[in-house]
Amino acid sequence: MTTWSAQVLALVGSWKEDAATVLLGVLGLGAFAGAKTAPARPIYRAVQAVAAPVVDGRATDACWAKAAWRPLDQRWVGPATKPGDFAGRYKVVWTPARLYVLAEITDDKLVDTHASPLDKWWDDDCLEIFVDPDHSGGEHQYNYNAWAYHVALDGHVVDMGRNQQGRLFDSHVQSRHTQAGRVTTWETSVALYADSYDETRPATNRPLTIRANQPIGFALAYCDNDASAERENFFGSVPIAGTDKNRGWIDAGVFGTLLPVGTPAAALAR
Ligand SMILES: [Ca+2]
Ligand SMILES: [Ca+2]
Ligand SMILES: [Ca+2]
Ligand SMILES: [Ca+2]
Repeated sequence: MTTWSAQVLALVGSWKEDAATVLLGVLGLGAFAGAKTAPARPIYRAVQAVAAPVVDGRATDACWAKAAWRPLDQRWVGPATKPGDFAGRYKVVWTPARLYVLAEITDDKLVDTHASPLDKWWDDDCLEIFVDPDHSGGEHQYNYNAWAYHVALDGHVVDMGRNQQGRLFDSHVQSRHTQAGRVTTWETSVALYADSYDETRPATNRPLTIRANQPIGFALAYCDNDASAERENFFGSVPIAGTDKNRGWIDAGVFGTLLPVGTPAAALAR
């Protein structure tokens, strides 16, 4: 996203989200250019957490009560399903150090059949967190322009490395989940890393600082497998044009926009 479009987003901070999207579309700025054919990138206004949530799979932290639910209802892969097979919704809050993502997933059967975290990780049930820290959009399949963190039931985190092979990023995303009947509550903590990430020297990379009104490319998805060799469905948070909707792991331009906004209490503290 250009500086101009970030400023426009900040300026319309008190407006309705639809107005922000329309205004950016009219101006033809940044990732919103070319929006004639692609769906508008939905904007999620994430409130700042005064206190970071405890990542324990329980949504009892005060910050979650202030965050808005959004549906995880876009079918990217697989046939139509019934709500008992899959349903999902999510919330996001932030601190300068981290994004926190809460997902409430209804899934009739939790599956983790691949013992190795780097073996067909997308064919086990998993949460997939897409982030494009500088909201640039663009191709990110085998580079770090953006990230597609697959968060497994066993806590491992995988994205593609530059060698086109899966790579563990367990230090970037922490997760816990709790289960009550068919409903699994995932609570995750996500550090953001720049596109200059050096995979040959992981310890030298430092997470980015998250700031209010600096938009982040963001989408969430869930791979649902219940009884098949390959995943049965893939549900996402944003609409994707065309017949091939499995584009999130390749093209950051299909992500939505996460706009971190400050809280009055946080503003007073500054
Ligand atoms: Ca918690
Ligand atoms: Ca299912
Ligand atoms: Ca980027
Ligand atoms: Ca499942």
